[in-house]
Amino acid sequence: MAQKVSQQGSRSLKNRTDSKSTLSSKSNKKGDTKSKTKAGLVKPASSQLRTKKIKKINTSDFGGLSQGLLLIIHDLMVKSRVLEERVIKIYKAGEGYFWIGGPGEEAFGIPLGLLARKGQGLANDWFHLHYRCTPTLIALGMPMIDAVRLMMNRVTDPSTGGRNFAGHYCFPKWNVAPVTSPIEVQYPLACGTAHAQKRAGFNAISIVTGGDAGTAEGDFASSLVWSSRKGNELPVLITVQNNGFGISTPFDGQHGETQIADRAKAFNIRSRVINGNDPIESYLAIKEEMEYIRKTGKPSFIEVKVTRLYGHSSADGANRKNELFDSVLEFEKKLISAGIIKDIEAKSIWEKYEIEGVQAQEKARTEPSPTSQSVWDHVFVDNENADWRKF
Ligand SMILES: Cc1ncc(C[n+]2csc(CCOP(=O)(O)OP(=O)(O)O)c2C)c(N)n1
Repeated sequence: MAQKVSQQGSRSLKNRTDSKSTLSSKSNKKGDTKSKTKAGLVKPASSQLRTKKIKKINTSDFGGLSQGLLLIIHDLMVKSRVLEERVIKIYKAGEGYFWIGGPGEEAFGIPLGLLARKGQGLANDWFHLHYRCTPTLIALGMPMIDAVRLMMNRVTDPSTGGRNFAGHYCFPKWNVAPVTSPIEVQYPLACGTAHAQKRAGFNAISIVTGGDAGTAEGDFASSLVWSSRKGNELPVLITVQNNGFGISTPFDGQHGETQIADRAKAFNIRSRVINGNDPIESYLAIKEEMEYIRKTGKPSFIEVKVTRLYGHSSADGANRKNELFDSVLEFEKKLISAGIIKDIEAKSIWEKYEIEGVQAQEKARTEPSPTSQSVWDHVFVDNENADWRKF
């Protein structure tokens, strides 16, 4: 069994090695100046070792973000990618039934999770996410094994008790509403929690994510209406991750509007388009829009250009598209060239998470699947448990 897992465990490191040949000679610069930069955010234990030996850089090249923060973002992007590649391997090894997820969306999802006000209740931000949100959950602090348990349908999966697809998270302790398989229903739901947050008066916001094709659904249009009524505007950050496809249907030919963000303008919603493959641009834009929403109580819209690096889902093979831009590897190259991280240090981060992913898979294998007796748990009609056998 252990041998089977280690054979599967080489892909993310291989991708990284393949891209290494394109690194510039600057990559070998020594980063030997001590730095005590603090990001003011919770540091993953893994990043502490690396922040000791970082070189002084011109932070304006990195949007003014501190070196400590850049290293945290890189660490979490790698963690999320290794995890996604682990769950794809689990699917391909026949240990899971269906994969869908967010490799290619790390440069947006990680900053989103880092910038939100995390916690339970109306004083904190609410998340209404879609099935490509693993990076955001990783940034919030989800352990890798909880994504693996969901993928392997284990009863220990904290999101669904092993009853839903990969990527369909639910974490009440962080106001993460259940991810739904029907696309787009999360958009009007976000207006609901934003309405409650506005009444409670803590300047908390509701955040919603979804895909470009889903914007054809009426639920998307409803969220533009409900969030922007004059005098009743809602504190909601509406985002659309535009990867250019809805399963196999290309964006071109399906949209009369030039940018999806233009639709928000018709409702007087402040809106912008960003490059979601750049974690610095994403971080700065999300920060600015969150500050605007907290200050004004009004909605803001971000269309985020991202990459669908492994296709739509296991339904179309879940194979890596090597011709596409890889935000994790490109960001890593940039940090190495600037001397913020050494190549060997970056490699050890990939290895550390590879080991964590393999161990998570081995542990989840020992855990039980849900039983038929529990199928009606947490299923309700009106306020009653929906087990028809008890009526
Ligand atoms: C209401 C509804 N209609 C259709 C589907 C089938 N479906 C699942 S994913 C998907 C494509 C969504 O594309 P997009 O919104 O661009 O998001 P992406 O998957 O590309 O991130 C469709 C049509 C669904 N899940 N729910």
